[in-house]
Amino acid sequence: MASITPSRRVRRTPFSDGVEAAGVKGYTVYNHMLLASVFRSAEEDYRHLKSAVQVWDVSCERQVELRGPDAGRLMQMLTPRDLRGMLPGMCYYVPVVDGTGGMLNDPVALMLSDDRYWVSIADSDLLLWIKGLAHALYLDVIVDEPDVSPLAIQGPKADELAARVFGDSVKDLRFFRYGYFNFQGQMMLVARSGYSKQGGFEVYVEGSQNGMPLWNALMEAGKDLDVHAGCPSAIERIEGGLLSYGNDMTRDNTPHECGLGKFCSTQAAIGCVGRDALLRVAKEGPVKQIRALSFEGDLPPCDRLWRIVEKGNVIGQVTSAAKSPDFDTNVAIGMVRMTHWNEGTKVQVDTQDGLRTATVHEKFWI
Ligand code: THG
Repeated sequence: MASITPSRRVRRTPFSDGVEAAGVKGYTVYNHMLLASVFRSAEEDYRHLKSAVQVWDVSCERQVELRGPDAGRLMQMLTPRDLRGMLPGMCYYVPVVDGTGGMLNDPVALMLSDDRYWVSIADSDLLLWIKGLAHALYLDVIVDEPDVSPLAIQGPKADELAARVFGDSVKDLRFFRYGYFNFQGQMMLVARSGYSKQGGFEVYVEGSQNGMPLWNALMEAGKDLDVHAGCPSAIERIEGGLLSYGNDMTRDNTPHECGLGKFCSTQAAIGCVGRDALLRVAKEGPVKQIRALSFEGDLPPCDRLWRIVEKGNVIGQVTSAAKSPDFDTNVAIGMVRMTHWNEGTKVQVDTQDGLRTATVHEKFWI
């Protein structure tokens, strides 16, 4: 592919200097911001992620801050997930839907205090939706994008590296919880989370000027752990069934179709946008759903939607695929109609290089 032309619209991050110094070889754009996609090679990056520790510039996971007396009300309006048990120190994976139950985003929400939340968004302009809702509902809340940039520490040696920089107590963090940890005299918000199944942390760096000092400290402290700059691995996230908004799901899908029904409360008490539409799909159940699929042989890049076809009918689609070294097959994510979604079903997939046979699975690999 051709290169990306730099401009102000394609935002740099507080860590871009470090990413470049580490020899980034490819970028994508996410929330109008640079996101590295390859450092050494897709396969080398993947093997290293699964055996060592990586530092990821995931600044593109932009924060939308809700602040004010109505912040809690607005947060619950945004998602069908029941937030009544949410407390400061917690992160929740929350589907966000429109009035018809169509997915608008699948962010991680952090409750900072009773009147302050961060919504750590996937790749859609959710700030505009949230601002519109707050305005239309006359809510007493400020909605904006703070100068906060997540830096992820991912891999089997992430605990060791994080402990060296933030102290041993960071190891006591539970999954999807956060705390504040000292770095060079400043308290930083560190959560046990991240877009891989290898485990690790995300540091929500406040203030762009604080980016490179943390990046450099992690690289220095992790030398003997073979730390390297990395980025979300398409191979690893497909093996783990981590969904990618805009790829595996769009506004055309309900959370239930995405396998996110478990994050939707059926309690009619939850007042949120899309509630009635979702209560209906929860009752009926989806007629198509996210599935893992495997392919033998060589595949072209999955840079477009591949239709799953049978006797001239479209019975699903494949939206992400990658060759998996560890599982010795091509791993993929798709949406498959009920008639074909059971384990072991063979389907025909229409790729740009012609028809390929795939097998449907009810579980992902990791
Ligand atoms: N971290 C943060 N912000 C993000 C992402 C992230 N914003 C964009 C994008 N990723 C949002 N999408 C996801 C998708 C999956 C998960 C998190 C964010 C995830 N899922 C776990 C799983 O499926 O195993 C657990 C979910 C749960 O059980 O609550 O972590 O990565 N800050």
